[in-house]
Amino acid sequence: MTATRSDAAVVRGKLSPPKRCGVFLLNDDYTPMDFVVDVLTDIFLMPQQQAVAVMLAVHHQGKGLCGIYSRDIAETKRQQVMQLAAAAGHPLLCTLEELS
Ligand code: TYC
Repeated sequence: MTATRSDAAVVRGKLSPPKRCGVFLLNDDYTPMDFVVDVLTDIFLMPQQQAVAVMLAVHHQGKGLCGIYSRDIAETKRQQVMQLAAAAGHPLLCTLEELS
């Protein structure tokens, strides 16, 4: 069995904080802006105004941060986004980046 980070922390007698994961949306030419705003309000629990600002940042800059979570929660959010997008027939992409 492979030792995990938390095993190492336990052996040292201290617990290091869990790694954080950024969840990002990527721009594309087809997903409707309103759909992206709904994803940001419904999955990332953003207020409407912030969701519009993040959607426009992604639209103009190609990529944008939706939130920072533990790896498990980040992966669940990514799957929820991808599932909603696929069900609606949109090519929206959501990615994770480990931050620390
Ligand atoms: N670029 C899309 C459009 O013009 C809108 C969009 C924004 C798509 C953010 C994806 O993550 C995204 N309809």
